[in-house]
Amino acid sequence: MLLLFCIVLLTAVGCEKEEDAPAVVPPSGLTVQVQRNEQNPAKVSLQFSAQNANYYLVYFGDASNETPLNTTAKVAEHTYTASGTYTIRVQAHATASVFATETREVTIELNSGGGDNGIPQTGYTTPESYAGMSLVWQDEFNGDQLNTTDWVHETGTGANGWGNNELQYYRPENTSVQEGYLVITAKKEQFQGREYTSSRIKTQGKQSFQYGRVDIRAALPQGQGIWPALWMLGSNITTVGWPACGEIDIMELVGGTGKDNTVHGTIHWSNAGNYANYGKGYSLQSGIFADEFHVFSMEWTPTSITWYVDDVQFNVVDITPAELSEFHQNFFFIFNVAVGGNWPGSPDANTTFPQRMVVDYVRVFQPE
Ligand SMILES: [Ca+2]
Repeated sequence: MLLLFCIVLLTAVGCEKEEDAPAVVPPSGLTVQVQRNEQNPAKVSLQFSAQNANYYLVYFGDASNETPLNTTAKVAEHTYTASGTYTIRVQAHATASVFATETREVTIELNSGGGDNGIPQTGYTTPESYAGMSLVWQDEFNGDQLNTTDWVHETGTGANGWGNNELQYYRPENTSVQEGYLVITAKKEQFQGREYTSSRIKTQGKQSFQYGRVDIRAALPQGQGIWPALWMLGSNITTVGWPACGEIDIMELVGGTGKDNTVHGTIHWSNAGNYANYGKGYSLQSGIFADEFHVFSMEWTPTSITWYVDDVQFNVVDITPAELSEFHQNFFFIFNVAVGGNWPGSPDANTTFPQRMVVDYVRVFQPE
């Protein structure tokens, strides 16, 4: 009997306490905005707000045992280290147990092996000097914009899609220079009647060279319909046209499953008035060219042009025949990422955007 009395008393006291406590008002109207960073695909910024919230917990969804960010600031930033689709969860808390929740999905696309800017941290590299050679021009892509002393943008759609029925509209907006890298980004976006935008830059009228060794360190984009190129045209194109000006493709990649691991080195010229080309491909033994940096090199002498990937020779052509006179004059550089066109064909449902070509440096060496 005494025991029963105690239980009744405790219950009554408990009820009284409940009634005395101020009611907790649950947070309401939680809004969450996710902003992507144009220059850094690894980074997301959040803004969130709710009524009656005393603090917020933010889960970014990239670790199973994640410790949430505990904040009162209503903003948060996070940098992902791997590609994937992540569920971001924001909880607006009145108390530890009274809260409102919102989730947002984000899909992160990084070059694999990417650092906190989505740019690969690994890959082959070449020296800044060679015995018997002078470094006559280089762009290390330092600073925060394209050096217009050396480079000019080519914009628009070109005649017949730059002669190849390419699908993109070239804009300066798709080029950035950041943290020591040139980044050309191909995007799926409507612009001027086109479905894609990208950039094409050249040194025409600014920097041109005859003979020498060229080293270009780059990480390449990937996917069906994606066509990055590091190449050169003869400076006399304005008077003799193409292909009589000659074209040297130091690196071209035609993306897609089973092709993202292969680059091509090619020359194009006019052979007694007929268009001619000569090229060969080089395939990685494992992985693809988007995984990390590689160095695409050309050794161009009065007698030959030799192509290398990471100092491994894969193509050579004798340029002493009179019909290859194109290759004994000044050439300028062109870097671009085309989308679609005769060679690659169009992007398909498996092609992801944006796609980026990241160039660490271009260096030209000539014999002393
Ligand atoms: Ca650099």
